[in-house]
Amino acid sequence: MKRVLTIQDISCLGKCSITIALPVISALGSETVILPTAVLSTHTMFSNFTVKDLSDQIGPITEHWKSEDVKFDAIYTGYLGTPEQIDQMKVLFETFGGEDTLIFVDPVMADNGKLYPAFDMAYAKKNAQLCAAADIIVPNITEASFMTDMEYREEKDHDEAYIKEMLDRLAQLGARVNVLTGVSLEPGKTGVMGFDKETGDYYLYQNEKVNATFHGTGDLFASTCVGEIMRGRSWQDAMRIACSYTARTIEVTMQDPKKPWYGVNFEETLPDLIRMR
Ligand code: PXL
Repeated sequence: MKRVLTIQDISCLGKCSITIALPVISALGSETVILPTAVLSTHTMFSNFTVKDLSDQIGPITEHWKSEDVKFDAIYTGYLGTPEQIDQMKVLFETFGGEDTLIFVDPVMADNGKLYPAFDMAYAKKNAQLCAAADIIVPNITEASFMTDMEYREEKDHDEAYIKEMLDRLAQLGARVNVLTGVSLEPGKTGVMGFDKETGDYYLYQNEKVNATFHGTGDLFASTCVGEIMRGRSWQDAMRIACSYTARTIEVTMQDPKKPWYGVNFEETLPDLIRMR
């Protein structure tokens, strides 16, 4: 069985980060090891959330793993709290990375043209350094615009030249496979475009746009990609499945009159994911 380490916060209530990664990657058949970077009462879209930073636990936890000679098939980072934690991740990649370990970075920090409340431009630049140490990165257009110094454009203003230039600049950061999420190259459609800088291949996948946005969908997409790659799929197939699974989950969530405002009903669609081809 593959073993995946995921490093992100625990938002106790909110359906994001670890509370999505753990069930999704486990359901896709990999052992999922967690390293929580902080504990929050909720995600940061709620008011008055509490936060306990866990940076001081990263050293002792990883030291213990080293002494147990633990190896990972993939290391997947999501929402991290501080620039110092990004430095800690770079060390962790050196310690546990290697030929047989996929480093998958989702540089979670922004959406819809804006940084999340906890972050600033210095953090964005640090995230660009983390992306440099990865094999695969999956920023959204907002995150990529901050890391590449390109203007942010809304979906209606995307065109192929804009997306390809952004992918090219991301590739210059250093990762082999660069995937942009929230790409719209046709009206009424949304999806992803990826670029493998070793082969020079681009991959575009678009599905019908569901007119709603929910928190946690980026984490659902990224966790699905990691789980699918661990199941032996190519990065292109993993992106396609993750995109259509995320869209399907948004659709199902919209049909629930009692849906929570803060996240999607991925629990309802997990059985479908396991069977997706
Ligand atoms: O879904 C990304 C995410 C993860 N963790 C925390 C967040 C967010 C997005 O807002 O606030 C704490």
